[in-house]
Amino acid sequence: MKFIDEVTIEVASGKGGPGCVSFRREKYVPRGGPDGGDGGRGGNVIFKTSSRLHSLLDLKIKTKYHAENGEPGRSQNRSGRDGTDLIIMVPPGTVIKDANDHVVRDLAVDDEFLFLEGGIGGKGNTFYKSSVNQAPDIAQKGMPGKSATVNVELKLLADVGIIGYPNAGKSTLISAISAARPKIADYPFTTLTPNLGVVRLDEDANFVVADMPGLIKGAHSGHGLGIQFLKHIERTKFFVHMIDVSGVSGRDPVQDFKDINDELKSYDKAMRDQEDFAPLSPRAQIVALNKTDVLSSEEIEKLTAKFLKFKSAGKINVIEVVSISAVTRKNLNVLVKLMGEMVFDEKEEQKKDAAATKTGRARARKKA
Ligand SMILES: Nc1nc2c(ncn2[C@@H]2O[C@H](COP(=O)(O)OP(=O)(O)OP(=O)(O)O)[C@@H](O)[C@H]2O)c(=O)[nH]1
Ligand SMILES: [Mg+2]
Repeated sequence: MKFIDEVTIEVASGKGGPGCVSFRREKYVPRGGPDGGDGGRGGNVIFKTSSRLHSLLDLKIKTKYHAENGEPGRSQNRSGRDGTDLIIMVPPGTVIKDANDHVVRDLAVDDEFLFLEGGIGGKGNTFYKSSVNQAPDIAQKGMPGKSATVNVELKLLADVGIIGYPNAGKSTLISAISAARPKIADYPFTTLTPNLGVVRLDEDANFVVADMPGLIKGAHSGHGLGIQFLKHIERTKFFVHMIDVSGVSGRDPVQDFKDINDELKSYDKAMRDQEDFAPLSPRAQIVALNKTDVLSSEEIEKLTAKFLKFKSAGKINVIEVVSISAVTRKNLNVLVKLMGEMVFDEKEEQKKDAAATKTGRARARKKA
């Protein structure tokens, strides 16, 4: 299935239906008064999230979307029917931007957003009846709807991003720790779009990981698949940085690690003027030294020591270094446990922060 994460569409809310001019015409009711009903309201344009969607593919099918117009009012004081709302379903994490790319609403936070209201219906002539004008023959037109061009952008919602060079074993890892089954192959750039997987810790605790397409040196200037997909890890709490330490790649694992971190920095630079941008390079990383099934324990120890130096140097936010094998599952339990702790620690922190702001607000209110 194709993965689409940016679309531009035109949307319009419905026009209000016109009010009706009508007079009662019934047997035995001479000179029946006005009985023209009001027009119906035009349909709204609403964005709504569905966790069953993971791409904006559905919005690629057409570019113009229109909510229904309100129906005209009718005689016997009957109101016209309201136009049906246009409900545009998008995946959670979708950002609605205007034509100038300003964020209008982030649907990572809300799950429904009334974007454009439909025009209100016109009043029928009954509305204009007064002591001085018993037989008004005027009615209101309905109000026009609104239209807009919107840039719809998806930024996936995941707790953890798995990053690293192509072939490092990122997809192998996600398929070993979650039910996701992305393509795995012995050549670079097997993964072309991000894959999400849910890691279950126990009955009621789970978190979402995103397996990313591989990055290479120079990605920020368009090498490989570029850095376009990095927006999908902007919302993650931390990264698992996968390093192929088997030696098969012919590259130096430490250099690989530095290269990818440089790419994160370049991405941050390129994005720094974007609204609500949270930089990637300072984010916490668990370094996962992968493919250690082909190494001796001495070699593993040496490599681990090398990478632990990054942790003590503090320039890159390395939280821990774990040597694993995604294929033989060596130490995957250790890695998953650490990931779980970091996800849920972070969630606790967020809760505390939210509670603190709430009590802060309550205090401020009391004072006022
Ligand atoms: N020996 C060994 N091979 C592994 C291990 N993990 C992954 N591989 C192999 O490495 C190759 C690449 O694995 P993938 O999971 O596709 O790598 P990736 O990082 O997702 O690669 P891209 O999608 O291209 O970025 C495959 O042939 C895997 O079988 C491991 O722990 N040990
Ligand atoms: Mg892959």
